[in-house]
Amino acid sequence: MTIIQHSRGSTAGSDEPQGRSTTDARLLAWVDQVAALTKPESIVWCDGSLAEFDRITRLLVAEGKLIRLNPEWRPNSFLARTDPSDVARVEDRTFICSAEPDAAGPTNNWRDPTEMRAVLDALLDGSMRGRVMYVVPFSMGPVGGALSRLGVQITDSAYVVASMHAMARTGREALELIERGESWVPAVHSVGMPLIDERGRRVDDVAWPCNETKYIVHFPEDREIVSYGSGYGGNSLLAKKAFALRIASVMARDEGWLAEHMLLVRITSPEGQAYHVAAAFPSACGKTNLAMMRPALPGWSVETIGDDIAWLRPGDDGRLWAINPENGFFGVAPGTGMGTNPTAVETMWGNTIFTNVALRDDGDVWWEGLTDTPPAHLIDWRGEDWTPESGRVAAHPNSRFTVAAAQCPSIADDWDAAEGVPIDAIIFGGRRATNVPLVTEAGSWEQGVFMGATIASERTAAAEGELGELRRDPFAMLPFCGYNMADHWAHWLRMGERLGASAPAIFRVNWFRKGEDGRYLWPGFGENARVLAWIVRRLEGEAGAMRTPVGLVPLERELDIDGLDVTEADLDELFAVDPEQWIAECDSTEEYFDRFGNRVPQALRAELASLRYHLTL
Ligand code: OXD
Ligand code: MN
Repeated sequence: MTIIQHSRGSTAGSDEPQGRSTTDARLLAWVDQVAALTKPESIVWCDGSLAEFDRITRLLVAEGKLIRLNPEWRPNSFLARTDPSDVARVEDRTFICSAEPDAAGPTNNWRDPTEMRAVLDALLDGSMRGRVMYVVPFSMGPVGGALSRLGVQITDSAYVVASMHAMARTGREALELIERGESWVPAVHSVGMPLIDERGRRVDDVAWPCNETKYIVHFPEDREIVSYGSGYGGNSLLAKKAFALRIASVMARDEGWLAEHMLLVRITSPEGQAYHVAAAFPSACGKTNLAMMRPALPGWSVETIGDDIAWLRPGDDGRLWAINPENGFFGVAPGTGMGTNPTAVETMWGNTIFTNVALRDDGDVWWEGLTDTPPAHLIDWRGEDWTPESGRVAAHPNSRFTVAAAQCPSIADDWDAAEGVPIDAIIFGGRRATNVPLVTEAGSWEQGVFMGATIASERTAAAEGELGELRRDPFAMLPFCGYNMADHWAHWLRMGERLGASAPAIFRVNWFRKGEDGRYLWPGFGENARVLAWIVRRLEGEAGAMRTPVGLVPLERELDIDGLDVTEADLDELFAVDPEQWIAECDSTEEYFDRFGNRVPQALRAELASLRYHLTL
């Protein structure tokens, strides 16, 4: 029989300091219950200290699960290579187990919670045999902040513990709040590869333990998360998508706030006026690039507050305030280079965990897009020799860097202010080769919610599926909304009523429109500042706009294109609204809305009808 002991130390290894478990009876009972089911060899309570990070990473290096990069180039940094089958979020294995299927809605995979618990209990039974079970208390948002929330993740992956050091505020301070009686979200994670088999024999570990069977499960009513079978970030760092979006979106609906898949930035005009913008883009649409943008327009600056998730809540002044609940970035590496996102490159100078990028002969890392010319030889993400002639990518398209936000050169000084920042504008974006203009302003909150509800994007590597296929991704929340998406739209409409005249303005952008010849019409990256500048000037009442059926677009010459190599013809194409194509788009939106039946708010049906009407005028 396995003997479970609450280690008095705070991490694995024999040289650990004397630590403690917890005085909180509910937490202790839950940890004991999970341990009784999963049967780990020992339990370790994580304290979030640098010493703990050091011990964990040394252990992972010793076990061959992390490669320490050459400290001369990349101090205190590591490379992990996943199993080739465990490289992305698994949306078809992600479940929302609300009591009623309608509460999850047609865009989520629903399972009966009781049946799902039975399935998970069977899988978790003995799943941590021979492994260390780590208990990681964490806070999303600054510890103790009014908008912050607590959680505890149990995991049998030391890689997850090390990554959580960057991604969330882990350890003692969060635990102390739990011990003072604050509520918290329990999250259980197991890679599903015990080190002792059914006959009690020890089996060898592998560099990336995982299981072919995967379940990423959310119990929204109980505010609980269970993840089995995958070690990959989106599936295993449960504080992020699982908690801060899927479970938090349900909390937010019930408590009158918003948990959104949005970056947060502060834009400062040449006159020194600061504005805060929250922007939702589907996965891998250049969100990190926008969050860390270096404006090409002189005099303008962009500071980073968050790159992926925002929690927004009406403040005492009636405005919408937002925090970035995360502590770090889990960014896509390929395509991140000195030309495209120098700030991100500088952020990962050290203290970074890379996953599935390529290893250089000098012990540093490389990925497609980091430099124009690839090194002559690399070890690719699968651990195989690679040369530019190999005919395959060196880094996995969804390879990642995990690094603390505080390391980002463009991070705002007050990025982690407990009260957050007041939001002036909300932007919805997608990757659309056709139809959607470079920038459109919503004429009303309802039209803005309609824009959010109708975001669509070409498929990317962050989730499985056919690349290039158009997928609807309302509010960029398709894989992240813990409840019925149509109810999410209704929640946004209610929020607009509550905010009234203090509501932020809403805009839609599309950096990815292509000409008939297949060429991108807009240069993107730092030049997107020109669009942000127009948005700011609109907020200030300084820029003109022209009504089109799909929203307000810049009046001719109001978008600053000075010095930009974009022809008049390209500009016309960037803003073209072709009624015929838009009517086809309306038909497809109607079909999409119909999937949600009568849960679609009347105001959105009215927006669709009004769009059709204006297209036929
Ligand atoms: C992410 C995603 O990893 O959205 O941020 O997929
Ligand atoms: Mn994301």
